[in-house]
Amino acid sequence: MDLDLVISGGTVATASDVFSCDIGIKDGIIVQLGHDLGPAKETIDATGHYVLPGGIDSHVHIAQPSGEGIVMADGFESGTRSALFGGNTTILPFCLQEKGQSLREALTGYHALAEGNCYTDISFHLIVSDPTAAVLGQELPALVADGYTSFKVFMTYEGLRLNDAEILATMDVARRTGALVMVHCENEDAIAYLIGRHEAEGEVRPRAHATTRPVAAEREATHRAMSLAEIVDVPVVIVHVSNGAAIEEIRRARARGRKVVSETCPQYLMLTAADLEGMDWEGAKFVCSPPPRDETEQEACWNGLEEGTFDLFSSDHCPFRYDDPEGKLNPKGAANFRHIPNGIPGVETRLPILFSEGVVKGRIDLSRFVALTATNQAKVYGLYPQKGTIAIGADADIAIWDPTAQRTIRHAELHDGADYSPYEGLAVTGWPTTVILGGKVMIREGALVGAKGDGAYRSRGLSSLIAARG
Ligand code: DUC
Ligand code: ZN
Ligand code: ZN
Repeated sequence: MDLDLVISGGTVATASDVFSCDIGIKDGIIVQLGHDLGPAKETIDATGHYVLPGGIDSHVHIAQPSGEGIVMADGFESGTRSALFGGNTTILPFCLQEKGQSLREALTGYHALAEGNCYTDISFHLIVSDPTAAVLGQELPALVADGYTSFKVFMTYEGLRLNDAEILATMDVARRTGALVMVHCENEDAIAYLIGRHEAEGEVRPRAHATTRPVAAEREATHRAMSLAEIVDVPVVIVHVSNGAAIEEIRRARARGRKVVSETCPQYLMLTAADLEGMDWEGAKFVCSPPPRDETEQEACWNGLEEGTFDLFSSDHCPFRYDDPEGKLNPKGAANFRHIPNGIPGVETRLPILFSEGVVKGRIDLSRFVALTATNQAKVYGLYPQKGTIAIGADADIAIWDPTAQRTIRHAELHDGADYSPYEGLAVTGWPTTVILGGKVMIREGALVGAKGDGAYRSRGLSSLIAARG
């Protein structure tokens, strides 16, 4: 049997091991691990490089309706292209149910936008904003059976937030179906109160985004989300955790025996609330929720990555252009922070930032990097063992990294549809140079050789990380 592709001479890393090994690929699948493989139609020499599972980014927003007159900067073509250049082979965007809309209808729209346009594989989480009896009783269970095995609920944003009773009812569907509920934890009433107070004092600059969404609002909601999950007796994912107090709540819940998956993101390691104070409204570039905090909270998030509290490191890529009337500087957003669209780009820089700041600087080892960015992502969201690791029988989704590459992050060299990067000017060591999706070389030595449409929608099973915990 001739192999289609052999990757030779590299250092392979999985979530548990780092070893020297060649990889043989046939029909898109890893079929051999060893030495002196072949013959093969093509051999890629990976000497001096790391050979890692393609990144899986389970927290990405693409083409999501974001309010009147506001347009997200990425569709599926630019969003997945950017993800690919950042070493990812699968991303999980959200499908937002708008009020009054059925989830099926929402999904039909997202699939139509994605079909034939993706450079990576994709799969969808559902955002439940209108948990009617029909949605809870019929739609959601049928969708879980069809492979949409995770949904997100919001505790904040008027029009999107669910009250506690609605969250309990949604969690109950998860308990019955085995699906996973992800929760955005911020106390909406507290935030609304603080926004009112800031406006009354005439404080409407971007910096107010941080002071109206304090740590206590996130900590309280994190505790409440896990308590609601405890009442229903269901696992829960706490997404985009930004601070030490919320981390402490997660540790306490786990000590009580609760099954909690937790995620943090690059913005909580690299940005602070001071970034929101930029001149001429530039702080709008850093408006995301929860907001960036301070150095102490950054350190707490690093600690959570190092000692194992965090299972997932995701981008929360939620891109809006800055200098654009449909983006951050929309007419209302340019006058008042509360109208600045919430979210920042980062799908392409997630892996290089964690590699450089985490692995190169000795905070986490290479296997922990792989676990946080690929293996756990696949396990939590029902893609494992087909994705997220390098093993016989797994999809040949592989990123070959030059661990010594020196780059300075410049938006001009990135591939998303935004017009800035929050990490502009950050010097990093290490970058993925060749990216392979299902055995097909998509990026070769930094150059795009794959085509849009090479990525496909992937239906998912239930979470194996949760199942493994009993
Ligand atoms: N929550 C997200 O997960 N992403 C962007 C904005 C938000 O509130
Ligand atoms: Zn969120
Ligand atoms: Zn998000």
